[in-house]
Amino acid sequence: MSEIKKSTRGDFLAKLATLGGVLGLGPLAINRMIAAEDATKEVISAGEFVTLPTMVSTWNHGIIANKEGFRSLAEGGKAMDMIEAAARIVEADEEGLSVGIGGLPDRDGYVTLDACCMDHMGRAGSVCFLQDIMHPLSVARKVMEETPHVMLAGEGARRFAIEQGFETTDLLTDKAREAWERWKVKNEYAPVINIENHDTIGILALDDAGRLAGGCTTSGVSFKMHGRVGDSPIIGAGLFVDGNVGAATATGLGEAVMRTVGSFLVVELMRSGMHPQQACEAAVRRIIDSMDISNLQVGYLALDKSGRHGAHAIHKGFNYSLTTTTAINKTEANKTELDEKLIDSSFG
Ligand code: SD4
Repeated sequence: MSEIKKSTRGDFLAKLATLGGVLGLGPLAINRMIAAEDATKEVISAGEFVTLPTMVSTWNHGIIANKEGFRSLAEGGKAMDMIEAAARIVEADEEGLSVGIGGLPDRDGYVTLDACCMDHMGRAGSVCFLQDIMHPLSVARKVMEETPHVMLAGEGARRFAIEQGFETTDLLTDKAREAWERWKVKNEYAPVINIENHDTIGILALDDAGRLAGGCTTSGVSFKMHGRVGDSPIIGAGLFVDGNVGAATATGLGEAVMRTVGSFLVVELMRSGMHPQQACEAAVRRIIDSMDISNLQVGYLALDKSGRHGAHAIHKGFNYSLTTTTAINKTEANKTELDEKLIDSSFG
């Protein structure tokens, strides 16, 4: 992982000009590098190390998601484009049982999706209880960009998606249907939430101009009651972004996250000066102190505006994917060299 160290703006610009010449970069590429320096100068003047750009995403599928995010960045995308690109590859993966197509259905056999997104300006969009549309996060982005609202639900969200040109798709795959059939026999139609039956993707991105964005997309807790909505589409619960502070997202049992407004809490703790790691630990502690956690898992993931990140979960087993590169690599004629890691969060 490369870092930009404290330096004067003059030194930095001189280095960029020289490097740009060596690499044969055009003025656009050099401007983007300057924009990155501009975006980080507050941090740089505070004497901290910064790394740009950075993506963190929940679980193993975060690695492939982040790669797509960086592909979008290399094509000129901004933080929100990175988020959407990252979400779409996971939503389209039929093998995944917790996001988009292939997601496990509710107890009546319906796949119902929740998603939201938020950018560094505090703009937000969300859809919940959405059926038949493979890319709920893209619909949430449309809600954010094309409507005066933040959240659309159910049939209204579906109708809006179709009006926006999204295709309808049967989201219940054979694999998911078979899992549901097996579940019905064993569980007698009684929804149970435990620490295993969820794997949402929450994605946080810091782009090469220091913009933060976040997204969260899921089919929710498997075999839930029909109509149940979790934390993932709720701004402040499953996701929160403050462009001047940082961003946080949650995975796990949505009911516990909603009851403690978890992602908002993590961001507020970062605002008060906590490192993202400390903030995630404190938000997990809030859950542990307020309810019985023996059968529930929640993990928080956070990224602050200077690229520092952290994660924490109630129980063992939560991991996240971290992908970074440097502004300089990014502008090198799109030959992005990614530094990818899968990190096991520590546990309480
Ligand atoms: C929910 N929080 O619907 C989601 C599920 C989840 O990892 O995060 N899974 O409650």
